[in-house]
Amino acid sequence: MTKAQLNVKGMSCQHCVRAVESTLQKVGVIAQVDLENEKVSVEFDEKQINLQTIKGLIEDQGYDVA
Ligand SMILES: [Cu+2]
Repeated sequence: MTKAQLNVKGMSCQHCVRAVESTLQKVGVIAQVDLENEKVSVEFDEKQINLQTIKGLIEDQGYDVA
């Protein structure tokens, strides 16, 4: 498993946390949102998905990935 931490702007409440975490869980990514620090920690299998795709999925939810 590969671990990464992304800076994500625009998450403001538990709804955002759930939106991001559940979207990523659906594609097999373990995600944990740190709302206070605007970070998302992800753990994923590089054979299944890459970081660029993960960033795109978060952006599709309406948040900005730095
Ligand atoms: Cu929200």
